[in-house]
Amino acid sequence: MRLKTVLTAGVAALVATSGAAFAEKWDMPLAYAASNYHSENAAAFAQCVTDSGNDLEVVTHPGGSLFKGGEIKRAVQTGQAPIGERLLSAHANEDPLFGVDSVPFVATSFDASEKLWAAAQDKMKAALDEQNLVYVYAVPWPPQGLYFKKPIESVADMKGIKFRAYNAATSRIAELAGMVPVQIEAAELSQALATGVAESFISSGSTGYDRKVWEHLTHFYDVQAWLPRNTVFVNKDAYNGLNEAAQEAIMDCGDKAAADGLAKAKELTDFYIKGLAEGGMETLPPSDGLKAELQAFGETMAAEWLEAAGDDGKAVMDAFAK
Ligand code: PCA
Repeated sequence: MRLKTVLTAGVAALVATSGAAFAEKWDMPLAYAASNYHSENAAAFAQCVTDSGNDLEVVTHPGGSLFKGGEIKRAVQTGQAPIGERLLSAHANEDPLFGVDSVPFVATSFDASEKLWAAAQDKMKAALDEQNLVYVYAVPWPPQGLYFKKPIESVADMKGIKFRAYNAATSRIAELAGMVPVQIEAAELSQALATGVAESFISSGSTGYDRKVWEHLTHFYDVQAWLPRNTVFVNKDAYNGLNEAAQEAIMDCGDKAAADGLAKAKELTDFYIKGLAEGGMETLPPSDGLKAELQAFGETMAAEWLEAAGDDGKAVMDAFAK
């Protein structure tokens, strides 16, 4: 063979082995920043499925670039996207069970949060199934703390503050505290703080760190109120359209992503809070008085959740308490 022919053949072989020729490509919308561990973990999950030899390529689209957080679940239900990741608790209005991870002070550590999720697992899968969704995996955020731009000693200091909420539970806290809730996706949080649309919020150190909120805020109270989750699900029709080996690859890669994501969340929790401090924020525990007031909100909200979630909710909480 002449040199040029050899080179051409080489390039052709390279193109063939590097693929591009997948029978199916799945776009996977994510709401959070590409650099966030949830998004990195989802990208690793996508690669795992892609590398499984099942002729299915999964490609993530972080930062709400394909669908914004609030649109992702519906997009997957209706098949506009075959797979996606969403903070399910933001859909507790559809089914209270979706908010099981956001009842204040029920599960406040990684271990408790895993136990609660395990207790809810079967009912969660069934609730998603009813909405044409197949559960794949979920990963917790670090414990939730309160962000403000002044010191807060008690709930009385919160009166009238504009509070960014990300689900019904966070809105309810604002309401109980006499604050003004405003629903905003994490992707728009920096902008909302910069323009004064919001001046406080509750979230993990992770989201405060990602959004560099020290540019606008001064105090982080490490309340450890709950650990909400991002959940990955697949459109049921898309899932049923795959052969068994591909379905298995999705579930196996999902199990791995659940374990890896949990490990990352644990590993990064302190790093994020240190990052807030390095950015110039005061990071501190809530005063005993504030803690007691927040606990009381938690009791109110736990009762409200049980009322809304009925027998299923009670069964989950009973299993969790065992
Ligand atoms: N970050 C997400 C949800 C919980 C969290 O820690 C957010 O603030 O949108």
